[in-house]
Amino acid sequence: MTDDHTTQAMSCYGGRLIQTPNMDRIANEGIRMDNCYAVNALSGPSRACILTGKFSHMNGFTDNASTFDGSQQTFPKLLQAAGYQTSVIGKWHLITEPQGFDYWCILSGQHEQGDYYNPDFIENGKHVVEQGYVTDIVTDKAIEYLEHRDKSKPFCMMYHQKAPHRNWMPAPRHLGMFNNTTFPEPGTLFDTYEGRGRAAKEQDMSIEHTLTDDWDLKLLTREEMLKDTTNRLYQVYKRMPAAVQDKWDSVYAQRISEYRNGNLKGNALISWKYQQYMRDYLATVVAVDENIGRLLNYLEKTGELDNTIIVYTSDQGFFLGEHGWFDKRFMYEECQRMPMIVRYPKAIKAGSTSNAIAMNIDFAPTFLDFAGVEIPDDIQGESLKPVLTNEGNAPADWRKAAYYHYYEYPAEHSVKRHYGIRTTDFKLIHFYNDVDEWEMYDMQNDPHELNNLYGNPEYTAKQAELMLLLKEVQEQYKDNDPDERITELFKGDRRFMENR
Ligand SMILES: [Ca+2]
Repeated sequence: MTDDHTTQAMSCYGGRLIQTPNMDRIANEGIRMDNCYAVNALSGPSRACILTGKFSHMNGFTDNASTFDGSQQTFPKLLQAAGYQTSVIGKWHLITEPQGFDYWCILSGQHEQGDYYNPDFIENGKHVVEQGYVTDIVTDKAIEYLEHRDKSKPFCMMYHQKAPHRNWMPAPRHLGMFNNTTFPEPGTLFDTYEGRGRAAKEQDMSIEHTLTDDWDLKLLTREEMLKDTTNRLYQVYKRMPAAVQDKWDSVYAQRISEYRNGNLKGNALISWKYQQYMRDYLATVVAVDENIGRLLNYLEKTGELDNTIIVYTSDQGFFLGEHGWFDKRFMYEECQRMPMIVRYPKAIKAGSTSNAIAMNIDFAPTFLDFAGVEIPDDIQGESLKPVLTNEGNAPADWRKAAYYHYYEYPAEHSVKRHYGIRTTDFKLIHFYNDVDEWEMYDMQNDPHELNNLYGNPEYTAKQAELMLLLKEVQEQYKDNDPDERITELFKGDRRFMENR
């Protein structure tokens, strides 16, 4: 799993931005799920949903100011009890110590975001600092653990990269690799949010206004950083070895000079910022893909490749300039959709794809099902095994909608609280708390979600059908009184909370 890697940046999902050959290998030799959705598109909450197989309102981790109740049931605990060797390596992000793992080594620092260069880890409770680039180190640790594990037992490893999370710092070998590349712009880069409500208009996650010159765009020279060493960019820059700093300086000098001499304004400035954002974000994805290749090669060399169920996903999707945005949180397609590709040639036909509606709460029961472990009744997700092993075809009585509920507001990025459903053809969203606004989209004819059909007389019957389905789904998943669920977890003003 990665953090904030979206399907638009995967060539196996048809993304036009970069090639991801090792991810594509998993998809081509396995199955690609095209309608897999986060139920709360934010790092910590999504991770808690994956571990427990339950929605945020049931597992208690509703927003990133939550702490995970590690005493609750999780799939690694259930696998461990069934004789699996369990481990988690890399990004954890749930604040409390991991439970249910024979080995854990998680990133610490920056509120568990971890650092791209010379990162700090907590390894089975002990603080360690490693030299190098985080994506490579997490893979080194994964391979080393696999090498020394008890080979008489089956294993479950959660291999969790930090990349491509903000602030998108590439590996030393990839610095500047896209300096002369111009990436295609999304058609909605200059979206004006016409016909949509206040949530889209009042967010604070735009490339134009929210991307910072220093932390995000890296428009500071070494000399400028040294003048104010409290600068946030300097805190991560200073972790690099001198030779890497030198390379960094020469690579970003071109950008800084373009910015200062370019006299860019309006849409030209948005376009320019978008290019810099893509250059950094995508370079961090290149290192992820290379390291997935290393891990696949290791499994192949040791004869375990075809004997291992390999799942690649990210905790949610991400906006790569669509609607003029970066970040996630919204129940709009680019970030609600998660990558999910699975390779297991013993049961999954190579080259399968599926449009069955899947959610991240399905991961836990799916893993338990494949492992032959009984799925507890209180898990809210469904095993995807019948879909994965039947060339992507869902059983006749498969669910009709993915449910979504986002809570973190007021908070950084100012995305209003909302919930809704996503069917194969439509999406219905209710924004609440300081607004009461509905949006409805025809996903087949309006895949970029620009034409809000809520209240449109031509869609009265469809709207009524979706409203009823939403109510049924909320009852099924026990999300009672969703508009009022402002619990003690939501005390205080979080607008100034760290980006976590
Ligand atoms: Ca994330």
